[in-house]
Amino acid sequence: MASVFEQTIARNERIEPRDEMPDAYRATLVRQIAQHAHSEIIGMQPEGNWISRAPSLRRKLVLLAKVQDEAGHGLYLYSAAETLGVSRDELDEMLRTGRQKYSSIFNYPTLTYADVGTIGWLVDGAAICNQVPLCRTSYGPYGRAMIRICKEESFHQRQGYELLMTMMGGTDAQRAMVQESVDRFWWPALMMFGPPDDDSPNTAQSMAWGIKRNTNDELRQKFVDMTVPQAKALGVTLPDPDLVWNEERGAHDFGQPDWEEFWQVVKGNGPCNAQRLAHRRRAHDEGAWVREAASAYAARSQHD
Ligand code: FAQ
Repeated sequence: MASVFEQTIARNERIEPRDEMPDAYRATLVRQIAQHAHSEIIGMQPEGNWISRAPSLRRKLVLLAKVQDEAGHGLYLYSAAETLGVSRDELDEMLRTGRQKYSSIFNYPTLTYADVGTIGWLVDGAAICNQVPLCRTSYGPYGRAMIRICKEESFHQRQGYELLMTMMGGTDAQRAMVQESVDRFWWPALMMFGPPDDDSPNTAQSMAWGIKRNTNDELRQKFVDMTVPQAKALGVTLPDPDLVWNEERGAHDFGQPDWEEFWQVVKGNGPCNAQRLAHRRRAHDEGAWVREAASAYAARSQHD
């Protein structure tokens, strides 16, 4: 007879923290939610690089608000993971020691200010594509966290697009800066969806459990189809000679990212992996006094 867990999944209902669940379901969720949370935390670094150099007060305020949202997303996600029985300290340590991953995309540098716009447009665009279906994931706390995160991500995507639109209406040098940035970020953005389905060890089981609602390739396709008309409206070229509308499929055909590069970045050998982790560890060490003060305050408040 099917277990209560299996029946709940079959009815497409939610699993909640106190429900019985297979160990492997719990472990998969901890892995995915933690990786997602770490991505938000490390994801603050590439854009944070431009806060002090934003070209106007308005751009600085918008960028500050976006980066703060990312910290908030990390915290909602750590809270969702904690409902599965891991502590925030354990998760944070796994990030700092490299035992848990974060998204490959944040291991690429932000070389020009246009990268702030491109990250909003392409990276947040890819994040939305991947995360909207996760609002319907089978684990309750994760799905509920995703609803708020997706709302904020859509603001992030629009601020990036608006920034690029403004630059495209500027000088030739600004337009060239946007194109160069899109050329660098296009393929890494496609890699965010994970390896092709045939090389994705987790997809089949995660789909069967309703953790993932679409495969990596399905979402990558959706992202390409969504982005092509936006690129046209913006006036930039996507750097893929194989990108063409396929009438029969009702979708775009497109080239493959360099999957060897993807695995190298995932293994820790990308352009900025060492720098990102070193920065995170330094921030952790320098924040020790804040954690100590907060703990001392909490302990004292309990006695009062
Ligand atoms: N980077 O079997 P699959 C954001 C790993 S948030 C690094 O296909 P799965 C917001 C994977 O973990 C971006 N590693 O795995 C923002 C697995 O590792 P294992 C983060 C990757 O889990 C915007 C192995 O490869 N979003 O951007 C990547 O079924 C702007 C095999 O892969 C999420 O985390 C990768 N790209 O599918 C912030 C969304 N892809 O088993 C700041 C939630 C795969 O060795 C600025 N996560 N791997 O431990 C997911 O939807 C899934 O976990 C996937 C991967 C689709 C990422």
